[in-house]
Amino acid sequence: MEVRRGTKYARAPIRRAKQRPSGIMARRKPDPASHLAGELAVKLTAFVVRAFLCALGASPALAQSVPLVVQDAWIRGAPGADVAAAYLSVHNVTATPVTISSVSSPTAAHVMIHETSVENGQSRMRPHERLVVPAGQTVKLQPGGVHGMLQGLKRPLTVGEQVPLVLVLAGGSTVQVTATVRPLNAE
Ligand SMILES: [Cu+2]
Repeated sequence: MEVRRGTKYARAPIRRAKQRPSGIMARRKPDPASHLAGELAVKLTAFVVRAFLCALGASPALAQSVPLVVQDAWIRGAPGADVAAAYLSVHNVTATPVTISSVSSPTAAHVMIHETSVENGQSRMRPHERLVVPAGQTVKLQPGGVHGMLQGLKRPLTVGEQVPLVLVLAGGSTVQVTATVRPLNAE
């Protein structure tokens, strides 16, 4: 379908007169018009494929294959700091445990999974290797407990903005999350 459209475009009379005077050599030269049309066809094809994939993404069949449902994702904005804690509630909708092996964000150099604990009256944070969400259960990352630690923020965060987070699952699949930045004193 696209190829035919491209051919029509290439046959535009003025272009053809300019680019193809006569003779075999002239014909062998790449015709800029048909090259453009070819590019257009490729772009159109890519667009159609993307539109098709989007339609698939909206279908319930594919939605079911996402094992985790994330809610209440937010980040505590700390003005002037290049780190920020991220909290969220993650529900495993499947019948098998799901492991979150790492977290990333385009807004931070890296994101660590941390756990806050109180030792001798002092609050400490330590790395928490991976996070297992048991089958059918909800795990909450919340202040005072497990959280995602954005480190090396690439720009200051403003209250109310949406920050993308990516949960990387054991096995390599990912879950996209959008976290809202809340003020320093949010709970
Ligand atoms: Cu932390």
